[in-house]
Amino acid sequence: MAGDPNEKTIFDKIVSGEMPSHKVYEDERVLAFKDVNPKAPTHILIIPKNKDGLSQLRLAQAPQHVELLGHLMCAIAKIAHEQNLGDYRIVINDGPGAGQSVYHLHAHLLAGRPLGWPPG
Ligand code: D5M
Repeated sequence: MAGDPNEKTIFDKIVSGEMPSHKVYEDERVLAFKDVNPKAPTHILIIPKNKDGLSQLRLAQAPQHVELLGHLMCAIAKIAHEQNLGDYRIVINDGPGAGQSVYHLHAHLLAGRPLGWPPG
């Protein structure tokens, strides 16, 4: 765990409009925007607009999180289809040892180049 799960992050500011972002998809529950430090030709971050205590995936232990994460995954499939991404990878870093730097749950959507396995 890293810090207070309800602490505001830069992603809350993107949701509220206080911080700019290059938005690629939005619905009532999730927002998707381009990563500022792309690791692939397509690198999109998908976040819940209201993180509801989900600063990181390991805290997804309540019934409402099941619905939220299902919605988020289906939004990813929709974005990938709309943007004609072909093959792609979803990454969720959970905790500092996995490379998480922003403590507002987010999935990375990566595409546009061969994606080696296993990831680093
Ligand atoms: O991923 C956090 C990601 O968030 C990292 O790839 C950079 C990206 N980032 C940070 N600030 C911004 C803004 N303002 N817009 C877009 N993308 C941003 P993690 O898995 O936590 O390391």
